[in-house]
Amino acid sequence: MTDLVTFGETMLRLSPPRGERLETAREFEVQAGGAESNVAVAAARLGRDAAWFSKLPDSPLGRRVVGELRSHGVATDGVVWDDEHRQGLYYLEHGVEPRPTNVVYDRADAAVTTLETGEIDLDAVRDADVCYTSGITPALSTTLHATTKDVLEVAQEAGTTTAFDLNYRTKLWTPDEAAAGYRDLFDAIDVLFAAQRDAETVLGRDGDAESVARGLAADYDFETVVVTRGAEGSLALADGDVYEQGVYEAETHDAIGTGDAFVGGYLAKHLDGGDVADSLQWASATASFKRTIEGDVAVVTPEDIERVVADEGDGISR
Ligand code: KDG
Repeated sequence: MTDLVTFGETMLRLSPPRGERLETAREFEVQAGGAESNVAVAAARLGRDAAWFSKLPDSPLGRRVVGELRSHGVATDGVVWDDEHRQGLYYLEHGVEPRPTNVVYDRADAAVTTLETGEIDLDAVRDADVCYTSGITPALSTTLHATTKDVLEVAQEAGTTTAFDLNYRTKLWTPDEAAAGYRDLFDAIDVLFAAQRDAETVLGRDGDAESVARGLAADYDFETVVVTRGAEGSLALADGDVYEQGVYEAETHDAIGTGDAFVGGYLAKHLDGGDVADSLQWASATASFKRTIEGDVAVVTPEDIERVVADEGDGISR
């Protein structure tokens, strides 16, 4: 039985050396990156049995994605191979003050946008303890939105806990489109992760993190709501109880994938029998640790996280 199955798009990320610009760089570093596979990588590296599925072109580029994920211990047997569509790419120019980080997507018509429910090994979804995707997946195509809804419903009906991060991406849809997309899926979601910023921008939820969590849980009947607040830490609401967690200090080398590492750390601890407070603590420590590492994924071990938690106690709430 798999602990965790995640699904969504994984792209190849191309980034010029630091200090160079996309329009003039001659070299690009290539790595696989995608919100949902980033979560699977963190969980796998923290000792959980994690799988990821998607649809990829049967090409050297698609095989590269799978090869990288496997190298982190993520099972990819559920990947659907395709002969007609392409591999999504994204370009990342790292910012340096005052120049902001720039992300350019080149992902239109990627194979994953054509993924249909009938192509998926749904038994693998039913057999998992937790099934996770994020708000990026339904934003990619109407087909993928319908597939996302089916998969979450199948999982929930089978007793698999469904988890979802809003992960709002302004380059994929407008706040109104995203709000409608999320609301269509909310009934099929047990555990919601939401950046407070996304809850406000897309769902119009203002107020403090606790009232945002309580409002969402009451309106959509989520089992657990986890609200992240960047440097202000995070908060979870489960069974009416509130848990708060500060951030662990870290020098930021690469912030991309921090939110995914947070979710991966949370789910890894939860799947290991941790309670909500422990899971939130691992989430925060894994997120901080990720910021020190180049690339989308948290190249981390359980010992790394134990050390962060032991050295810094409960985290610093700011
Ligand atoms: O959370 C990190 C993701 O934003 C990155 O992996 C790229 O999946 C990606 C996306 O769609 O933005």
